Amino acid sequence: MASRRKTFIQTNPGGTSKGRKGKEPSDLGIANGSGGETHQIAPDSDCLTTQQGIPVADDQNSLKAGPRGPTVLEDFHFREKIFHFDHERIPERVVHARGYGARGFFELTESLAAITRADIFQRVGEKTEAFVRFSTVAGSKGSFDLARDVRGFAVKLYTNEGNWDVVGNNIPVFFIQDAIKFPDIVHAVKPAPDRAFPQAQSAHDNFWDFISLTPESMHMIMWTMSDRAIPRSFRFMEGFGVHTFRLLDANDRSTFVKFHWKPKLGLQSVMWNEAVKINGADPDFHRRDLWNAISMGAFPEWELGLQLFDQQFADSFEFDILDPTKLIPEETIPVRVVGRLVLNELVDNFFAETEQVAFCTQNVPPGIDFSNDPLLQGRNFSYLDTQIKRLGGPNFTHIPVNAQRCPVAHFQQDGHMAIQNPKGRANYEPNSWGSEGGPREHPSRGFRSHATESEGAKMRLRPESFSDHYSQARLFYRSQTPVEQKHITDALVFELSRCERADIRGRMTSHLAVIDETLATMVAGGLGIQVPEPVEPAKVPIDLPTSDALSIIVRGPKRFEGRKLGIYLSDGADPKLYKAALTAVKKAAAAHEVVAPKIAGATLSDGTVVEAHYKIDGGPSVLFDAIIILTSKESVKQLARDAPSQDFVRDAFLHCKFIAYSPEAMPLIEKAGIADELDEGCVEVIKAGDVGSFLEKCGELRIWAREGDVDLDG
Ligand code: HDE
Repeated sequence: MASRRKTFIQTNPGGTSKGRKGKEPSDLGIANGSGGETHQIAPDSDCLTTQQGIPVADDQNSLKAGPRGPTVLEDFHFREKIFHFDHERIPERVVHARGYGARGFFELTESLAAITRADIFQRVGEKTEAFVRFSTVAGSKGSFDLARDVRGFAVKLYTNEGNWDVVGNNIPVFFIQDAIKFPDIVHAVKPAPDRAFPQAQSAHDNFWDFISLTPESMHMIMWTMSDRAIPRSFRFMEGFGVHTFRLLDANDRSTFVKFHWKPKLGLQSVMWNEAVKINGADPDFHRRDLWNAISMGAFPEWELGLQLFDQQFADSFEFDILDPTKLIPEETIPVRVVGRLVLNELVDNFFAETEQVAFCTQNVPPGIDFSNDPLLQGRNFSYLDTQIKRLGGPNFTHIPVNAQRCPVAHFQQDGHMAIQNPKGRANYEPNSWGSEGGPREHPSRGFRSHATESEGAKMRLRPESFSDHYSQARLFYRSQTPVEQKHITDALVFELSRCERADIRGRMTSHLAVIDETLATMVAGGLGIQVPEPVEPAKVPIDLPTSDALSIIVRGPKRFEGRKLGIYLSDGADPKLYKAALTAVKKAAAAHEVVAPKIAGATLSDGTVVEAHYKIDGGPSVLFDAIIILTSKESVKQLARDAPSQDFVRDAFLHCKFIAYSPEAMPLIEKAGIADELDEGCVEVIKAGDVGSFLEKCGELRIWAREGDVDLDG
């Protein structure tokens, strides 16, 4: 788009910026300070200007007193340019600093009119504009994507009755029960204040010190040590609202609700060894994945699911529904799908949208309300406070990504960067200016809080109903397949082995002994210590029926859709097999990328030149979900001696991926050291049909049986 070269792309505050799909910048206006006329960016503005619109004649040299003299103060263009540059940064988010956003829409598929008066849930088929930002929690803005961490899953829905923000995570529970502990957990996981490392990691003393002194975090720890914390892509993650919220109907009758986002392409994670390598090969792996998927029209999609329940269920449930360290198993209350969220537009400008988007848990429209979850109550204070600091004042709702799409009418005014300004004389209420006196409150349409009863002495106390910290940790661990349980063990051993203090390792293991004896034994074995005495729990855990919904592998998608095949091509490769790979990828609604010894590509045996996406050194197999190696007798001689080529094959094997290869590739496979171990996931392809059936097999995603022959943790 030629217009993307232009310096200014200002969007209409309060309106939708259609960027990539819609309006050209020259169509877009911006309200001026007095809130009336619009100021257009000249359609023919190829001429560089200052911020004031003064055409610039020379942008290469500052104005000097003599050719070798000092720069003069008069050079307003130079001063403006440097001053603006000096002020380009705003504070990064104190948590969730690294993130990536996209636009899309929510579509209602089932009316909830009987349960809530929220406008967004009334009319089936109606679409509501959305903005979503995914993030990691611990790392700074420039950290890598594949940290072992919780992922933020924040959704802004621009409803007809105001913005609704579902500010969730990809894990349905949290580390702590009370917001007052949030600064502590965050300080503990972030780089230590004296040395300023480690970055984007929980594998260090401070984190495990805090965790091992905080039994309420045990359930969440099982999740963060599981593969949930190293997702393959944002597209293959679930999202959760975490807290219990309320839906209120027209008569203010309340139904409790927990929000879920279910990925259409199924859940998938990477292996830890893979994550470590991806961070080196492509620190932007997740954001690139989202960008590429949307660019190629493979729009990521999630279902919105609700767990709905009443007070009677809440009273009978084993755990307190206000406790954010607990989930309600899907087998107990099934998730009811009521809509879908589709991300179909890239942002025009990362800073304008992804960096400035301001989510607030308190943004809920009429018909949705809070519960007394003490974490949620604390969050409702925190987000607004954060936005004022980050975005510099009270008018951040004037920034297009944060602006409501429905009409707003109020008497709030002035402040830094006021853009949407009230007209007329009355800026207070009540007033007697009649119809010119501005908006009036509306008891029936307006937001009403649920009339929750509250009583008791004012006190600082954790309720007894929040005291079981181990039962659901055990539930999560025991609901995993053996492969997933091993990954949890490996992660704990890895993380605790990075702790310098033996007492922290021991203390943590004694919590594991309460969760599950086998887990504690395996972790202690991996650390080379005896299983310590279990800690004495505040409440003795109970055994709960396991839940398949908690396992990624049990609910694997069994299809390759949305995944990526890496095709390693070298000179002289068979064009039939290459074409068959492309056809199979298309049929599976998957993607592919070509890796070759040289970036200019490979010349197939029929003379066709196929350009490469990566030179082998920059395209390791960790970037792909499955690989195919198509080579020739001649070119394989070089590949077999090349370390990145050997790694390509060996890593794919060790990461349990499906591997296809033409017979000529055997010398490379031998040099990679896996020739004696080839299994049903390693497929020789001779004719086009072999490639098709290989890709069908890839739907299994991984050959887990391959893992774990050698295990130093036992
Ligand atoms: Fe947040 N959290 N949080 N959080 N959170 C922020 O707000 C906070 C919590 C979550 O993409 C901050 O704008 C407190 C749970 C997401 O922009 C801040 C507590 C969950 C994002 C803040 C929590 C979340 C944030 C930092 C404990 C999952 C990124 C920057 C009471 C349900 C949103 C900002 C985005 C961001 C406070 C706990 C999710 C400081 C005090 C639980 C996805 O306001």
